Amino acid sequence: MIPRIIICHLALVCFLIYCDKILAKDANIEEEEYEARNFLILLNRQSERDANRLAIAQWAYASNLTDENLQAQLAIASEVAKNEKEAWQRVTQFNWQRFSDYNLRRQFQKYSVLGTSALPEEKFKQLNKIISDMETIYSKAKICPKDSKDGKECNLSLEPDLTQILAVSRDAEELKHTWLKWRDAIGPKCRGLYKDYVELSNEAARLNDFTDNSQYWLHDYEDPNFKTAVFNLWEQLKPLYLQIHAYVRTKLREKYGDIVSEKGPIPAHLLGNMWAQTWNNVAEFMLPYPDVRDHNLTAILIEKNYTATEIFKTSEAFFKSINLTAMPETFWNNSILEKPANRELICHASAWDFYDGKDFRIKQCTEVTDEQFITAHHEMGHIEYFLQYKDQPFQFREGANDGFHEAIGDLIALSVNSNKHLKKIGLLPNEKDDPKGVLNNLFKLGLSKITFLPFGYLMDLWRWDIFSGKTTSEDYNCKWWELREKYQGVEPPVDRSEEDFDPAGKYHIVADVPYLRYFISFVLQYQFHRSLCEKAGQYEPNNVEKQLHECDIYENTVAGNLLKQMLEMGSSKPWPDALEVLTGQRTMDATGILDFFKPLSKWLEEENKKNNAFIGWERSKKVCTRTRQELLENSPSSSTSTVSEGPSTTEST
Ligand code: X8Z
Ligand code: ZN
Repeated sequence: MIPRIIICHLALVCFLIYCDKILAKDANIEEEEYEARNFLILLNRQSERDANRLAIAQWAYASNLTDENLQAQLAIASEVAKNEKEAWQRVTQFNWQRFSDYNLRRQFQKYSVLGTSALPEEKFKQLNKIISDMETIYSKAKICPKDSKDGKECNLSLEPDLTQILAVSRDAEELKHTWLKWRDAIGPKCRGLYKDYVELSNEAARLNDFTDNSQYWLHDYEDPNFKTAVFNLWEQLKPLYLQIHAYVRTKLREKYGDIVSEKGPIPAHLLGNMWAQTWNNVAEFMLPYPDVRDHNLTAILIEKNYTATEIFKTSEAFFKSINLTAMPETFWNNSILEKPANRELICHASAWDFYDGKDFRIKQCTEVTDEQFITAHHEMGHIEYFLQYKDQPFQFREGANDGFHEAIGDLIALSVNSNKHLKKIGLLPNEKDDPKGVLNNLFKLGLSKITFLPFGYLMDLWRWDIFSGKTTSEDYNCKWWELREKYQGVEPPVDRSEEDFDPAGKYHIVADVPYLRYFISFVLQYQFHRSLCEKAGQYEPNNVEKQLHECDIYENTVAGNLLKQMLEMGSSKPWPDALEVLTGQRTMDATGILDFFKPLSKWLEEENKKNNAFIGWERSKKVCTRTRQELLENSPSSSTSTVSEGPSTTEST
């Protein structure tokens, strides 16, 4: 038998060895953290320099689409990717998961996901080239006007010509022509490229240990249940969408007759926008109170001789009034605020951070319209975010998530759009508000916000299923129309086939830009607005004098400082922390947008009842087939039958 004293002694020795090991380990990890901090200083410096070089090359190409600029951009992108790969290899050698310093751990965590730079060099180049090629096809596409006889006039581009036709023409044939030719000019050229793009993107995602590229796109939300959360938001918002959809269909039928059916999906070319993503341009002939004088912001801006620069100065004045930062001198010198006449460029509006803390730019082919006035605020919201987080370490110079980034300018535009604000800045005459006019205004805003929701959602539903392999390249186009019908309740003006590739007619699809961010933004911006308006003492749910849609936080520095506090955080903390700073809530909440539109929602429900309008939609009679030949063979019966690949979901309540 071993004496008790020896057992005790042994236990003590073991305990001391154990403690020693722990201490040694901690000493090791402390040393490693020290080393990691020094490594990070150098790495952040290199990342900033590379991000700056890359942004300069990308800007040069995006603002002048020459082959020389493309080659230069591709070369720099490859160099940067090589550096990133080397850095990543070193990052993975650290035990960063065990670091006690949260900030340090979070930066390493971000560096530990390499992205497309994980691809072998040749494949990385190939992927970049494919995306640039698709973007260039999109940006250079031109079509002929409806009745053109010779090819001379065939120089209509998306911005401004086609956007303008879709917005103002009420000639259904002209709209159909424009809608179709735009897609003909891009879709077939991009279809093959897109298939290769999907394969290479998935390969990159798998090299980063994701199952496919959809998982890679979702990882930044840092929530394994994010998809479900988004689905639940959509379910909450759907009833409001169905009401506006039913009302608009009734009005379009009055205007265009039988090409709009009583119970079917709405033809997508009649909604005032190339993608039927916002419907505000058709407001004019369907206002709730048509006899109440309605202001036309586009006409007012033109009458007051607003220029592109003045539009941006107006936007800047708002940000400054709430204690946010003025645009630096370089912004005004380097931005492109109007479409240049002498060269091709990517007109789709964008905001750029050059990662040197000084250079921030917008590129926008600004036209003097109400829509572009709002887009200017949207873009400046991005710049304001860049400015507020510019002193964060490199990896935290992002939005709390990409939906936050998209929401800031729109949040400001919610105030700007109120009658109260437009009067303050002299864009509306200083008359007393007519409640009917206020509802007209809310309806117009609903046509650009509520209508966007299903589009904002389905863009990535379509891509997620492609990346995961659930949708194969044989079904790209028909699946697209299935989702367009299911979620938006719209249909193409003519039958479609797999020889078309309609998704490519939308910028973000060809440019590899995820789209869920906009859906999230359209929920968050109202959540932010509600909180800031409460703080500003301008919103009380049961006070008709203090309704959410009439709130304007202009010059309110209490609201502005709170917003600033959130913006300054960048992505240094998970997004629920940032959301909490501004709203006290840690989850996305659809009641913000529902509260905002409550008066409209009530009006729409009553009006639809009065009109006995059908809520929802029956199946489309348009079909989607494998080939165009099949469409011809089946015609004319093709216009009354559906095929299995075609739109298949009935959405009615
Ligand atoms: O792409 C944009 C911005 C640039 S981030 C102009 N937006 C989406 C779109 O145009 O489709 C803003 C709202 C939706
Ligand atoms: Zn944006």
